[in-house]
Amino acid sequence: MLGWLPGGYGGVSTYAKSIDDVFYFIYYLTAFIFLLVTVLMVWFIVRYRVQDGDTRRATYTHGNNLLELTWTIIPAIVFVGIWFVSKTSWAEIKGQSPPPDVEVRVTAKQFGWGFAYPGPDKAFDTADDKTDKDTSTRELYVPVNKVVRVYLSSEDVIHSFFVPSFRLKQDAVPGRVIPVWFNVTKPGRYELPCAELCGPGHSGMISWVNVLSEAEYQAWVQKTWR
Ligand SMILES: [Cu+2]
Repeated sequence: MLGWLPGGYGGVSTYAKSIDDVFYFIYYLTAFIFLLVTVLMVWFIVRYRVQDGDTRRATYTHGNNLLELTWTIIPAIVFVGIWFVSKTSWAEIKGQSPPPDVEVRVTAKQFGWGFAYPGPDKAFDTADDKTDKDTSTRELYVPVNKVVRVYLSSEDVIHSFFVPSFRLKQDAVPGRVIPVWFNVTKPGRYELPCAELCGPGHSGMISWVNVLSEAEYQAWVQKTWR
C-alpha cells in the first residue's frame, strides 16, 4: 500500500521520505473524511427514505450555532495541521541549499534537456566544460550520496524539471536561473520528464538521471575528461 510511489515509499533521495509522509498524512485524512461522509450519506438515504403511507413532513430549521461552530473549527484545526506538517518538509528542502559536492547546469528547451558540467576545474564557462554536444554528457550523471546542485534555466518557454523518484519538481523559467539540489541514496537510472506542457513535443521531452556509485562516477569522469 505504501510502495506505489516511484522508487517506493521514501523514494531515493534524502528528503523524499519527508515528502511522502506529508503525502500520506493528507491521503489518509481525505480517505477517512470520504468514508465518513459516504457512510453517513448512505445511512441517511436508507433511514429517511419515503415509505408507503408516509405522512412525515420535513421540518424547517434556521441555523444551529453549535453545529456551525463545530464544522468551522474542526476543518480549521485540520488545515493548520496540514500547514504544520508541510512546513517542516518545506524548510528541509526549499529553506536551505546545502554546500554542493557537484554542480551542473540544466537547460530546458523545446523539446529536450541540456546538461553542462564544469569539469575538473569546477568552474563554468571555461575550456574544460562539457555540454550535451559531447556524447558522454547527453544525460545527467551524478554521484550517489553527494549533494548535487542544479542551476536550472530555460531557453524558450516554461518547462518543469521533474524527477519523480527524488520527489523533486521545479519549473524552469526563461530569463531566470533557479538552483535546486538533491542527494540521492541509491544508484540507478531515474526518469527525468518535463512536467509542464511546453508545446507539441512535450510528451517526448524526457531524459535520464544516472546516479553512479563512487567508482562508476570516477570512471565516467576519467572517460569524459581524459
Ligand atoms: Cu518542456
